[in-house]
Amino acid sequence: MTEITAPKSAVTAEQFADEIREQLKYTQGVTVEQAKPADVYVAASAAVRRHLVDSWMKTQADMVNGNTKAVGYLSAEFLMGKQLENALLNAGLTDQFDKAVEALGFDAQEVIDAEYEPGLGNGGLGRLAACFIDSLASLGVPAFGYGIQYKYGIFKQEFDENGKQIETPDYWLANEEPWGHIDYNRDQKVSFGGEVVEENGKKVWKPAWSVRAVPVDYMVPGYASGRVNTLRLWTAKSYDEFDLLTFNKSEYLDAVKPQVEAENISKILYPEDSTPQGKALRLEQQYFFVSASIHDAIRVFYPGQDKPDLTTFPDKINFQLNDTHPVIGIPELMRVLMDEYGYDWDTAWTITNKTFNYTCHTLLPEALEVWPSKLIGELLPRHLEIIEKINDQFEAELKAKGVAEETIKDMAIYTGDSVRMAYLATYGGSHVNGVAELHSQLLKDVTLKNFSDVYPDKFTNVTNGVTPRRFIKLANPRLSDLITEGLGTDKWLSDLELLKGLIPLADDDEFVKKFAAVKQANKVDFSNFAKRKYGFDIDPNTMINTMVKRLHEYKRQALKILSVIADYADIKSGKVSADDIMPRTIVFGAKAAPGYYLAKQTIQLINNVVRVINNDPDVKGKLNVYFPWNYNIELAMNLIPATDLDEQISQAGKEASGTGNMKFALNGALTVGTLDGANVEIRERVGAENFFLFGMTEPEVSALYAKGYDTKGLSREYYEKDPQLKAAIDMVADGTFSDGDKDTYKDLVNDWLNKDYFMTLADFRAYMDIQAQIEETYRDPMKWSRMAVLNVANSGYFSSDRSIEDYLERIWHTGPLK
Ligand code: OAK
Repeated sequence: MTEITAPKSAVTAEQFADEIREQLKYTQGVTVEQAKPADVYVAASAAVRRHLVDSWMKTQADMVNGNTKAVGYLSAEFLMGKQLENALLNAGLTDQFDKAVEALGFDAQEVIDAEYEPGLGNGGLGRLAACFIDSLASLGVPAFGYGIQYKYGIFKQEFDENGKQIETPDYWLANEEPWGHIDYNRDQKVSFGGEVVEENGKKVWKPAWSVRAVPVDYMVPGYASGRVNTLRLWTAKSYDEFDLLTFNKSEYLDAVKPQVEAENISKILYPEDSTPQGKALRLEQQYFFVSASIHDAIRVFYPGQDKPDLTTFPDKINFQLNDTHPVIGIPELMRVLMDEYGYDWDTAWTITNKTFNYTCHTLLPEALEVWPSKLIGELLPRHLEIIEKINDQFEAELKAKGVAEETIKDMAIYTGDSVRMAYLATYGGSHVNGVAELHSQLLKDVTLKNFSDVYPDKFTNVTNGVTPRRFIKLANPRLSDLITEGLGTDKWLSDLELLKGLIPLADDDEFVKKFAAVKQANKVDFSNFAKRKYGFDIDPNTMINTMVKRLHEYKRQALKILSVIADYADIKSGKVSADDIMPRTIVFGAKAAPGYYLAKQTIQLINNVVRVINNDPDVKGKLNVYFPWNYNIELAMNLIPATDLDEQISQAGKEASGTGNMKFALNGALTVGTLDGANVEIRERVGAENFFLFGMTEPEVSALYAKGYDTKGLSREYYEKDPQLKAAIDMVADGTFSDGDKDTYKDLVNDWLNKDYFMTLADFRAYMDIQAQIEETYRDPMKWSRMAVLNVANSGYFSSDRSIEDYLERIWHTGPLK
C-alpha cells in the first residue's frame, strides 16, 4: 500500500467548477461559453486564492500574536515562475481543478499555460529567493518576502537573423494578474534627497522628494503545512497631485511628469546578473523597497503603537539580506531608530546588529556593490552621515582589537570616495554566510579574509537548495509517481532525505527500467514541447545534453561550444566517422546582460554553430545543437526532466553554488562538472563514481594565475599544443560560422588566445577526455540509468527545506509557528 499524505481539499470538483463559473460571471463578466483559457485561468486563480485566504489570515494573526520570531527575506529579486499549478498543489486542489476545467470544456494544461510567467529576477539569486519562501511556508515558519513589483521583469530574449541577442521589454502586467493584491491602505512614504540640518542639537533630514510605496501582496502557500505566508512586493506611486496649473497652461505631459518619474522607481528590473551598474535609479530601488519594508515590519509587529519598544524588534523579525542589494537597510534602520523613535546610537546599533544577517552569493569581486559616496550623499544624505559614523566606530573597534593600520585601511566600509556594501553588511549584521561549502571557505580565506580573521564567529555556511514541489513534483510528475511507488509513500515531498530509500532500487533491474522509461517519456514530451514552442525537431532517441544558466565567461559556455566545434571538425576532416559518433542533442539556454559584449558574442557564435551544424547532412542525426531563446522557469521545468547529461563546467572557484546542478541531479541527469560551488557537495553525496569530474581545482587555478596565465598570454601554448583545440578555434576564426567573414568573432578569438581569464583553453583537454568517458558510459543504458537513480536517491540534501532548516539553526534561531 502506498501512503498518500499530499494535501487534499474537501472541496469537490463540482463545487470547484461552480466557483470558477461564479468568478467568470460576477467578476469577469463572461459566460463559460464565451470564456477563453486565459479567462478560466484568471477565474481559477481567484478561486484558489479564496481557498487560501483563511490560512493566510490565521498565519498572519499567529505570527503577530505568537512568540515565534519571523523572518524577513529582503531581496531585490524573486523569480517565482507561474503561480497557478503551485497554488493548486499546495491547496490540495489539483485533481478538482483538472476535473472542473474539463467539465467546463477546457484543457487543464492550456489553462495552466495561459498564465504569463512573472520574470522578476535575473537568475540564481532570484530563483533561490523563490525556493526559500516556498520552504519557509512549507516548514510553517512565519516569514515575509520583501521585494519590488517591477513593471517590467527580465527582458524577453529573441535572436535576430544573424544569431544576435535582441532584448525586448517584458510587460508581464499587460493582462489581468490575479495573484497580487494591491493594498493602498498599507502604503509607506519613502523619501529622497534634500539635506540634513541641525535642530536643537539634533540631526534632521529634510528630504526633497518622496514616493508612495504601495504593497502588492502575494500569498505563499506552504506544502502540507496549513500555513500561507506573504510575499510583499512594493510598487512606486506618486504623491504629487495632478498639477492643475501646468495643466491649465495646456502642458498636459508636463503636468503628469512627477507621477511618471516617481513611478519609474519600480519600472524595471536591472538585467545585470553579478555585474552591477552603479546607477542612481538602482540605488533608489534598493532604498525604496528596504525602507518601505522596515517601516512595514514595525507597523505589523507593533500595531497601533505610537511609541513601540523597538528594543524587542530583533525578537520579532530578523532580516536576511539577499546579497548586497538591500544593505542600505542597515543605515536605514539606524536612522529610523534614532531619528524617528529617539533611540541613542548605541541602542540603535545593538538592535540593528541583531536584526540583520547577510548572505553573499558571489565570488566575483566586481559583483560586490560599491556605491560612490557622492551618489549616496545626494540621494540619502542622512544615511551617508550614518555610514561614516559606522565606519568611525568600526575603525575604533579594529584599533582596539590590535588590527594593523594597513589592514584597517583595507577593511574600510567608507573610503571617502565610496561605500563598500559587502563590508557594511558584514560589520552591520550578526552573521555572514556563503551558499556552498567551498564558497563559504573562499569567503573566509579570500574575499572577506580580514573580516573573518577579526570576527571568525560571524561566518558560517548554508548550502543552497531547491524546492522539490516545483522542481520534481510539478516539473516531473512521472518521476514523482515512480518515486512514490518505489518508496511506498509520497512523504518525500516534505522530507527529501527519504529519497535515500531508493538506493537499493538501483540494483533492481525492474525499477531501473521503469526509471529509464520515465526519462524516455520525458524526452518525448520535451521534443513535442520544443516543436510546439520553437519549431525544433529534437530526436528524443539521442542523448539530451543541456547547458542552461546565465551567460557569463566564468560559467564557460565557450568551453562547451568549442568542444562541439571540435567534434564537428573531426567529422568534417574525416578523422572521425559520423557513424562512430554517439548521437547527441545539445541544448543551450542563456541570457546575456545587454551590455556584456563577450557574452553576446558567445550567444551569436552558439546560434551560428546551430545553424551550420543542424544544416549539414554530414552530421545529421548525430550531432545536433539547439538554442531555445528566452530561457525561463517554464522552459526549465520542461527541459530539466528530459535531460540525460547536465553541464556544470565553471572555472573552479568562481560559481558560488549553482542551483541548476541540484535540479538536474534530482531529476536523474548525470553531471559533467568541475570541483566548483555545490558541485563539490553533489559529487560527495551521489558518489564520485556517479559524477563526471574534470578540470583544474581551485588551488590549481590559483597556481596558474600566479604563473601569469592571463597576463602573459599562456593560453596560446594550449592552443599551439592541442591540434583538436587549434582546429576548433581556427574554425571560429576562419569564418565557418559567419559566412566566411573573419571579423565576426575576432574579439572572442583574441580573448581566447591572449587572455582567457577563465581558463577555457587550459581545461579543454580534460573536458574532451571526460566526454569520451561519458559516451562510453551512455552506450550502456542500464549502467547509465543506475547511476542516474543513485543521483536522485542521494540528492535529498539539496532540498531548500534543508537549507532553511540550516538558516533556522545557524542564523535565525527561530522555528515554525506554534
Ligand atoms: C546576482 C547578483 C549579484 C550577486 C550574485 C548574484 C547571483 O545570482 N549569484 C548566484 O546566486 C546563486 C544562488 O545563491 C548561486 O547558486 C550562483 O552560484 C550565484 O552565481
